[in-house]
Amino acid sequence: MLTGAGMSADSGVPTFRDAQTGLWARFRPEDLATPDAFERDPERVWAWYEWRRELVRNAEPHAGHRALVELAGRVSQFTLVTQNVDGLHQRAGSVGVVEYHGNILRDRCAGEGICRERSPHSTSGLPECSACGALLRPDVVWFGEAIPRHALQQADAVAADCDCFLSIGTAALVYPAAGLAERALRSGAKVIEVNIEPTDLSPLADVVLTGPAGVVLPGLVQLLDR
Ligand code: BJW
Repeated sequence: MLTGAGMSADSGVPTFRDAQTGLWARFRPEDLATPDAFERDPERVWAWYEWRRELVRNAEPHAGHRALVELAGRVSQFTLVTQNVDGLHQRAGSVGVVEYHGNILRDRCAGEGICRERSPHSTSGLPECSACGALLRPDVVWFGEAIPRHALQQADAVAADCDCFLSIGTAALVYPAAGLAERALRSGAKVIEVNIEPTDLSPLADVVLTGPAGVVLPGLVQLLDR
């Protein structure tokens, strides 16, 4: 299963590409979500991420997140791969979540590439690494950056080996994540899409459930009781 920003929309976390409300309607990704942007203007990038961290900290998981916890308990093997960086699945009780694009609430040293504590003695006014003094950055995957290796491998393996692949609340435009459903289809899995709108994946999916994740997913789990 793969979730995207639409999964968190019902918790009040903005998506990226929705025309009116998406983050990319108001901000340019190349100014905020690339390694070059961080090198050019770390203050600006950090200000944006601190704002989004606050949104995420104030958000709560919804009935759709809880339905996926329930679903995991009903099937023999279940792997939740998420593109979301907000940790809402884990807060709802999902375990073994594969964080494909990282986690916005963690800091990573921009020099060493590993998660580190903040130094209490910052000279730049920005978060600095307690070990080496380099700038810290959010532990997320920006455009042009590689997916963390363990997440890439685990997600590829489950997509190639699953019977049923759910694609929930993602525009299915950003690769390599968008390739996971294609991988599952090539392996003969059934693909179910949950979204409020059609995507490029919709014509290929076996079942398309149209509606908000917070409504459709609890309904899907209820069907298992019949
Ligand atoms: C609802 C709903 C509700 C609303 N209920 N549904 C192949 C082809 C073309 C390009 C590329 C390619 N391979 C790589 C690329 C380049 C690039 C890419 O894909 N670009 C495309 C945009 C064209 N990919 C990369 O750069 C990736 N890296 C890479 O490939 O590295 C190669 C490499 C290898 C080795 C060494 C070095 C490099 C990295 C991509 C990183 C993406 N990062 C972001 C930001 C994360 C950090 C942060 O949060 O700040 O990840 S961008 C953003 O998009 C975020 C998301 O996870 C990601 C996906 O978005 P998502 O989840 O689909 O959200 P939306 O908003 O697009 O869609 C929401 C959907 O929900 C919509 O469909 C709505 O209808 C729906 N919805 N409400 C259900 N209530």
